[in-house]
Amino acid sequence: MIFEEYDPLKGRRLQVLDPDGQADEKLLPDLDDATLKLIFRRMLETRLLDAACRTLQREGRLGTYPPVEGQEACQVGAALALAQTDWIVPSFRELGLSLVRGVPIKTILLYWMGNEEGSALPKKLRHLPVAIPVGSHCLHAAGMAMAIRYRKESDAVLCVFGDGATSEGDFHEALTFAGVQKAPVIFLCQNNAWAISVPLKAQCAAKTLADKAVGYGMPGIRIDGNDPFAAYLATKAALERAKSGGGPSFIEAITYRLGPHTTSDDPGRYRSAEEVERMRAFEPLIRYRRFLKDRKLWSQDREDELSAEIGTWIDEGVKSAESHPAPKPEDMFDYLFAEIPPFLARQKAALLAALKED
Ligand SMILES: Cc1ncc(C[n+]2csc(CCOP(=O)(O)OP(=O)(O)O)c2C)c(N)n1
Ligand SMILES: [Mg+2]
Repeated sequence: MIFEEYDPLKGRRLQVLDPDGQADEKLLPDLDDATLKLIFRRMLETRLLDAACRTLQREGRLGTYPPVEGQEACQVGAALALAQTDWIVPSFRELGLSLVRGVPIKTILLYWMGNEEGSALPKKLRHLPVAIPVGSHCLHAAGMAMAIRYRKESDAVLCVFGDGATSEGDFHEALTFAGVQKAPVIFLCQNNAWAISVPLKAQCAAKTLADKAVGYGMPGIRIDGNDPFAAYLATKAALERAKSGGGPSFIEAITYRLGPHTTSDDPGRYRSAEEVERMRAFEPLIRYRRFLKDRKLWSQDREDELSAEIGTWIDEGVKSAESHPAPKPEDMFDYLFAEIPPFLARQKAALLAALKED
């Protein structure tokens, strides 16, 4: 229903919560107060852990890290719409999604500390590890959803990626197969305006990214990606479609990356500080605080308490990740293939020999 009403070709965009925190009551999903507060908590956890990761990287305690500031709403909203048995296939900027699913903070930190164990997620979480090659995981998501359909199982797959991924061949192949096979998969594109230094207009001549859905035979929708309710509603609708045999859907969440692409990026070289300041007014926490405050579910004191609690959780997470045994150099050969191919076995042997000599 929502997908028809908000057909991108009609030029509409789904928004429930506007930047002033005013909700469209007709659209507002029926969520209890505990869930409304949980949305805030998860967004704040994401915001604070993200900031901590940036600091840790600066202190030399974490490797290159991709900040998520500004994109919390679509991740938290979409993840909360899923059942715990639905699969999550993320790219690399999905901290909010991972926290909602319950990926341990230690695992998240180990990954960005360069430890292979950060990719060993508890199987029951049904959350794939980080995928750095842009767009590549769209194929895994489509394949997993095809397998679900083939086995007549009832789960669905949420595949999350950025605007830049839509320029990759893998994206095209994944959506082609998913469409033809009616695979139960939701493609959630976080259009954050930039693919490192490349603006959207330099990589897409279509009016919108959601327009692309029609070519793959699936419905598309554009949503305000800084509105958790829009993400929740669109994901729920896509999920119902997927689970009732209707096939895949495409969601374009319009958001904005407030921070640098990664901690090794200098965004000042390709975008103005004015642009970032202008976009900051639309970020999700501001509007969500206003919304909760109007419902008497937020106060500065309560947020301070929550921030302190989250701070302790972060400190403990960092301590447990930093006290974990450091990775061995040869680990890099061990986890890519089930059985190590001969050329890598030779390289591993050479590395071990060189390490012995040192
Ligand atoms: C196949 C591939 N090409 C290039 C890169 C380098 N790279 C990393 S992120 C990125 C841009 C991704 O932009 P987008 O998909 O919009 O996601 P965002 O970073 O904005 O979240 C590029 C080009 C890569 N990781 N993989
Ligand atoms: Mg992007």
